[in-house]
Amino acid sequence: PPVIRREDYLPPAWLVPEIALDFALGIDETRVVSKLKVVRNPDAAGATALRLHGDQIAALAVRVDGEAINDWRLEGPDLLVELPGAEHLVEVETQVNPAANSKLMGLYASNGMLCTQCEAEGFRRITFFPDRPDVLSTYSVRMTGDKATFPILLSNGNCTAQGEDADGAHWAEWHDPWPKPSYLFALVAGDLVANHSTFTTMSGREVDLNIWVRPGDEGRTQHAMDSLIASMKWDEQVFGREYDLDLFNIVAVSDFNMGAMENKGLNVFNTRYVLADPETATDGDYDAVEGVIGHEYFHNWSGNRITCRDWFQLSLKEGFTVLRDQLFSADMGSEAVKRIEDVRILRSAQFPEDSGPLAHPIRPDSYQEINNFYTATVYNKGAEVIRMMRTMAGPEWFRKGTDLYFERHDGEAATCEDFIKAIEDGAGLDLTQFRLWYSQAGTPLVSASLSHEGTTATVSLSQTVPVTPGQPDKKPMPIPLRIALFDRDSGTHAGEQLVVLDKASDSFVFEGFAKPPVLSINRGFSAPVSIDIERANEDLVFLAARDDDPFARYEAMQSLVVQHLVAAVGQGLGDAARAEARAAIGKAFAAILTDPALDDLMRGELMILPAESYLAEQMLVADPGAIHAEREALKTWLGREYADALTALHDRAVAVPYGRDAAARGARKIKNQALALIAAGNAQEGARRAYAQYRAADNMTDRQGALIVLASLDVPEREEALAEFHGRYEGNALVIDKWFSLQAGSFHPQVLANIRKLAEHPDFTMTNPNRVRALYMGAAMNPKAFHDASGEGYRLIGDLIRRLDPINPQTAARFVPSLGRWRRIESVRAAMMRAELEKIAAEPSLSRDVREQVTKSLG
Ligand code: LEU
Repeated sequence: PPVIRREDYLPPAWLVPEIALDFALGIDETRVVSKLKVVRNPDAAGATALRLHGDQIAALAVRVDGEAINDWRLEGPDLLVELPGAEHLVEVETQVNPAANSKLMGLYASNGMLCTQCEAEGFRRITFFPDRPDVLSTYSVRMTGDKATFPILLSNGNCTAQGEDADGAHWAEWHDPWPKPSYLFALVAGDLVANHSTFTTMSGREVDLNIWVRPGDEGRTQHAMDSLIASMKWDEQVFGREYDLDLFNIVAVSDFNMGAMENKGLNVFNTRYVLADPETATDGDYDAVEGVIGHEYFHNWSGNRITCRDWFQLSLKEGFTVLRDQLFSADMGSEAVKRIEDVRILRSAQFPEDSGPLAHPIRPDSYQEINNFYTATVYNKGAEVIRMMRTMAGPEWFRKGTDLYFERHDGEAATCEDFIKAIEDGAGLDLTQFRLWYSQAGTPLVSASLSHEGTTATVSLSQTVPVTPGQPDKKPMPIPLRIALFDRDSGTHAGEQLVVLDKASDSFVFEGFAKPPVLSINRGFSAPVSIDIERANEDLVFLAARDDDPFARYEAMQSLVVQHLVAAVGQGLGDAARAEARAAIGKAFAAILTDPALDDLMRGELMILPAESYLAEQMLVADPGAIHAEREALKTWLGREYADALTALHDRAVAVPYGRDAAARGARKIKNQALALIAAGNAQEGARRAYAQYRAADNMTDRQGALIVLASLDVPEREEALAEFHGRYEGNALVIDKWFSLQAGSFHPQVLANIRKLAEHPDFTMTNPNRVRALYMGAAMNPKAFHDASGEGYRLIGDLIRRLDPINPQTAARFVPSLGRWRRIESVRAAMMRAELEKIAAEPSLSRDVREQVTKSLG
């Protein structure tokens, strides 16, 4: 497949200021007539032909200025028309089969409704069009369909007319006044009901808000509506951004490749980020709904009003919008906990990407299939990079930068460079060297050490940016690190400092320390780097108990555990060394369990042990079996050693009634954390408590938390609870997803056999991405199942990729990176992982999506 390169960008030869689309809707046959007003682009040189992209569609008719023409030609999937003048009306007729569209890109059917997904290149699966984000058009849409099948007809912008035809059909016309690229087009037709509300913007515009769902689901939409209203208010207050249409629609669909999509005025969501009530959604699900509703809403400015010039600029809208949704969620809940969760996601999803065969900068230089670049790097590291600018400028100056960005580029298809320049000019920063964060891949490693002499403490820092595919030589980047030096006796520090390490190595001097202080570094995770620092357990226990930066406190606890487990896995520990490390971990852990100054949400956060994937990242070559065994052994030890404190904590939490407030949510969090450790220490007591918690549960957080614990135990209560859960929620797709996912993710001795069985379950289907992810992402992310010494876990995922690719390549490709980690895994497993990749590569016809990922993973 051809490689698309950023440096090859050329402006479009033709612009399309206006498009009118006419849809004759049907589940297995939809006719589309598209009328484009095209004008020659004065900024483009050369090429005269009009290139209209297509993908698996056929042109039934082409007309230019009202006349049918036959001299158009196909170049691959694209349609080319030679046009003599400077301005023409081009009409193309196509026909598509939404029911057969299992890729879920373009126009597709889901549960009897029709909907679209166009980002990144789905519009070309509906009609021929210059399907690139720098072609902006105003859209007029007309659709006609059977009224009984499609009572609700929606598109972008405002509904301008509607009516009924004689034959049971009805029609609607929609107009979106804001020029937009084709990836923001959307159409929905189906039997839907709305939760309706209104919002008055800061300038007094009244906006109608609708959240459209299938009849029966409307009782689970209030949290989404509250989140939408909160997002609209927050974007006005924090970024000065006001909504710009009279209507804002959200539609929930159950078949969706991603989380949600920011189509102008008509967001389309995966049901899992809309529907929530206490009976069916966990606290985590509530947070995810709030975060994704915010994310898509914030795109209205960072994405829609200012879009991307080309797909290499994806982080321009996604990185910035992730930062915006993170700041929003922090303001809505606990800033400390939100920051820790975001770092955990970055470390578990992005760090492995950055150190593997698919590593790419947040602004990639090339791609074969753009769908493969909707990654944790572009999204989450992208957000971290912009967060660093905010940290260096301070929030007020950063706001001046974003104001300037919105003012300068409103209505444009912009670049990352435009954004950087606006922040530079508006916030008063020099980002010359900082631009390297956009072009260099790889997680920088900062080595830090502290020395002390007289009353002077010196922090010495050096950085290396690792080699990544295609980037053998790296330059030092500016790394902003928030630092504090604690006085050992008083337990306080004299104030935090921001140091920027912008050379290969540098040192920073601090005065006034009679004794060597304790170094707290990268507070708040001010830079997305790994810190290599040798610290005595005693210092880590000190910071875990009293660092006033919540992230740094969490980090100290994590480091204690990481240091121990890495040593235990690597060199094998003697009894004395093991006892000493455990004593230190236990001391910090006990303090966390009982510290009255901690709120329970934070306490629950501090109780979470580092993930096996993160532990594996700390080693050049990892033995997943040994990591699993050592981590489980530590859990067992903690569960036994602190059995009394953990059961007391569990009892206290069980007594707190359900509520959505922070205290009640915190209680549920520590309840499930404590339960898991109790079960690790004593399976019988764990099973007894989990079963009781399951039976008594009046909300999904408690019920799922208990079931997760039971699912890993080989006890009779397990089967009973799993069957009860399935019976109770039969027909509720999102909850049945949980049932699949928690079994696939369990540490049950028979987990792989269970997964094979679940794949045969009547509720399992390969055509629904949520269900596929529930079972198989559950398996791929489960170190016990995936890395089973037999290689059975690798075969499971390899088989899945080969079977799913012809159905839904985009979703299939998402499973390749787990196998692609083989170079960092011990040799016996690595050979089996590689063999699976080779089997996939040998398939005669593979999608571009899977082909690119597999080739790069083998290369
Ligand atoms: N732009 C979407 C988002 O908000 C992603 C798209 C591919 C569905 O992340």
